[in-house]
Amino acid sequence: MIRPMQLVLYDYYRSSASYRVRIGLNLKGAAYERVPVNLLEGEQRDDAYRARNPQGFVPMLEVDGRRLTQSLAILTWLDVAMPEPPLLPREPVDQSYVRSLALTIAADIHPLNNLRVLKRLAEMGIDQAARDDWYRHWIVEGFNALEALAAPRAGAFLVGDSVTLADICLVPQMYNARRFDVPLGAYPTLVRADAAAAALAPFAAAHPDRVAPAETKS
Ligand SMILES: N[C@@H](CCC(=O)N[C@@H](CS)C(=O)NCC(=O)O)C(=O)O
Repeated sequence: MIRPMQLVLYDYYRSSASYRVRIGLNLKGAAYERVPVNLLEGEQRDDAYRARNPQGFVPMLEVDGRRLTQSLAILTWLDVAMPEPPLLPREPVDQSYVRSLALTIAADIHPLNNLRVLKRLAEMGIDQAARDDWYRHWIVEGFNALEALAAPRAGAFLVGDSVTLADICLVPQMYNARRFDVPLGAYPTLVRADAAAAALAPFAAAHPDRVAPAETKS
């Protein structure tokens, strides 16, 4: 008999990189324990956490005690370790396309709006209104490109009619966009794919509102 892996996810409920990994684990039907790391209280910078993850980021996934970091690297491991349902299409060019959509979000939008970047802007004297403008700006730039890239090949989801890594990155980024009141009218493909994916149980169960610590729920 194959021994089940012990999976421990260090995450924060509103972290969109963590949200991606929760979705992936849920899609695979993997059982995992969560260890919340409170980013607003700076727990990611504590010595104890940095000893585990020197980068001071969530998510981090422990797999039988071995530590994996970087959400897309974790999801890549997951897709190899638990191949069903696949997060990528079979055909290599299609795989590259899905990854390109995922990276448009994970590499080109999300890092510019990370907590440490917003904190640095505040340290440089940039006020809240300008920081919010910064946040929206990078989402709008990224979504303009993503809508144009995705529209020709979208189906029920961002790429065709199967959920892929691109949807796993899209749904958390749409959550961020709504939190910051980014107008979404120019992104019909993204809105449609987000609605279809978010309605699926593995996505819904990963939503920040579903995993938020009790004290943050009203
Ligand atoms: N490239 C990393 C980014 C991880 C990341 O940015 N995590 C954020 C939360 S979404 C974080 O831990 N931020 C802590 C900070 O900025 O201090 C990944 O995809 O896992």
